[in-house]
Amino acid sequence: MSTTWHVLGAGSLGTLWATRLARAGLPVRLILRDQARLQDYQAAGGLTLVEQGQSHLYPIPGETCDSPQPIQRLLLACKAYDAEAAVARIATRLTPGAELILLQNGLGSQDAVAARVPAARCIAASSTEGAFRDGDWRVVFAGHGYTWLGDAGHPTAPIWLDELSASGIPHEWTTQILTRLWRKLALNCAINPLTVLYDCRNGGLQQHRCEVATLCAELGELLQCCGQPDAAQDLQQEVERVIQATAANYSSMYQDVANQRRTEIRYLLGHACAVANRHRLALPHLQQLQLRLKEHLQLHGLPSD
Ligand code: NAD
Ligand code: KPL
Repeated sequence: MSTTWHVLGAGSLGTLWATRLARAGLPVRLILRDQARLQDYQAAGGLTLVEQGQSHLYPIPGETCDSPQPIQRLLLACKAYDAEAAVARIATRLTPGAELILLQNGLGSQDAVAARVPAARCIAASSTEGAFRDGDWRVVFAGHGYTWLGDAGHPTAPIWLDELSASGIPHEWTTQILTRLWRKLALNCAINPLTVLYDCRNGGLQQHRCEVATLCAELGELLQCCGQPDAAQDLQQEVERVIQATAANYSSMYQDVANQRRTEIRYLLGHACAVANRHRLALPHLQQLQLRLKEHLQLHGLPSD
């Protein structure tokens, strides 16, 4: 009998994972915030995944955080700023040896979650897949990508990776997950805040090459300083490549701000600046960027952390 995949967070990535796991015939249960959300979900009849213009409804069973069912495997698919509180709500349901897969972007939330549930195994993920919601309980699979999974404290791969393969979820186990997370964080810090401040698509940063290069140099210093030299390797070249390859796209932070949604600044640029401060490393351009971004968010009535 397969272990149930409990998926907390019926947003973009949670739906993308839950529907593919369910499609492969695996047992999946969706954890929703409260009774009102559960009733709304049940009225919709399930989650809908839109792929290549085709919609498919998956009647995945739902429950609230307060359901009594024990949780052995949890896919945490909320935003980084919700992760710790969300896990605190289901902590008493975790079985001994429970495994959590943390899909949050950036860094900082993973440690906060792990500290909340010290007996559980926390596996971090870094994903380049793309999905967005086009309605309640509906998600569009927008960009094929890859998910790296790893546990910084324990190199052994979990047994359920073959279930991801069976579900068509492209993935790889890595013993260097922190390097992956830091590299993505650095890319996001070099690109996303500037797209917000210059109100442009990623390609618009081709007009700000010097500023991008200066940020990459400081991010490289930071990565070296916190023991992540591999994440610093050719950072500027990769940032320029991503800017070019995604020139027509709006960054995820740009989209959050444009839609009046809270950003994950605290786990991206905020984390980079906090770690630099802890190491007494002066990174004036990165710090200035953080100040400018915070001011911009406040001006738009959004949380600046
Ligand atoms: P999202 O906002 O679409 O979904 C998050 C969901 O979690 C929401 O439905 C929210 O209501 C729910 N949630 C929050 N707290 C909860 C709680 N206590 N109980 C139950 N549900 C709760 O977010 P997303 O876009 O899926 O992003 C999730 C994470 O994945 C983020 O860190 C993001 O940066 C990362 N990510 C997203 C994408 C993408 O394409 N969407 C790609 C790569 C990485
Ligand atoms: O991941 C991204 C995002 O928009 O969040 C890219 C495309 C790499 C830009 O930083």
